[in-house]
Amino acid sequence: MVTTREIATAVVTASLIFGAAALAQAYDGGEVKDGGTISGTVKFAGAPPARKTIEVTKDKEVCAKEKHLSFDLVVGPDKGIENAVVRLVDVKKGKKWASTKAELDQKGCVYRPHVTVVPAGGELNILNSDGILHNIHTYSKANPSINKAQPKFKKVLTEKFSKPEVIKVACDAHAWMGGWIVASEHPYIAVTDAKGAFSLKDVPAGTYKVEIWQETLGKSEKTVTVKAKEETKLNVELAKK
Ligand SMILES: [Cu+2]
Repeated sequence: MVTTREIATAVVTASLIFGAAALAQAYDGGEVKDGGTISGTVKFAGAPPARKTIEVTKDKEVCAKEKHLSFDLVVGPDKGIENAVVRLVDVKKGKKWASTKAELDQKGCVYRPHVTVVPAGGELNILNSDGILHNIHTYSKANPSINKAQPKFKKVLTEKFSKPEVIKVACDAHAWMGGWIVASEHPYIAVTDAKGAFSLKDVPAGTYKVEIWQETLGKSEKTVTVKAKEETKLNVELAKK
């Protein structure tokens, strides 16, 4: 027979173990003095494919004002890849988030930006600038999936993603709409610009694993050593697998 006392001991032991695990995982954000910078570019190796033209089949008066091109792989003139995510892996201590809020707009029936970074547990304000019905549908595992209509009168939907995760977002009303929400526990994460450039600032001196991810090219990992007040260059090439 299991006594009440044994159950109580088991509960206390379990909570100590899980409590310790939770503490070990939590990111400690504060002030960073004498941090360094990791900056560089993510480029496409080889002949970049042309973006496909997307046919707008619905709500053309709003959605077809601009020509739609595919966003799954956007390569600039100098082979810079736009919308790749560069982030530190396993960083436990560093700077605070500049803001606990992020914004994602649905404009011209396109997600802007295509890849939205949000602090894990922070607020994501999802705007509907189009004044037509959109539907926010997220495909996630660590966080609960969202499947909510956003009618034209609903200008803002506010959502939270408590667990770090890369989440696909789509609209069931407009099949071509697709984007990504990246919930991160720490602020050492950047989305590359139209030239494929990125910068991670105020990184405490040390050696880090850096993960580079692009939705069609997958993940790759590099090791970078950051020195106080210095800039470390990281130039990455990604190729089709
Ligand atoms: Cu839509």
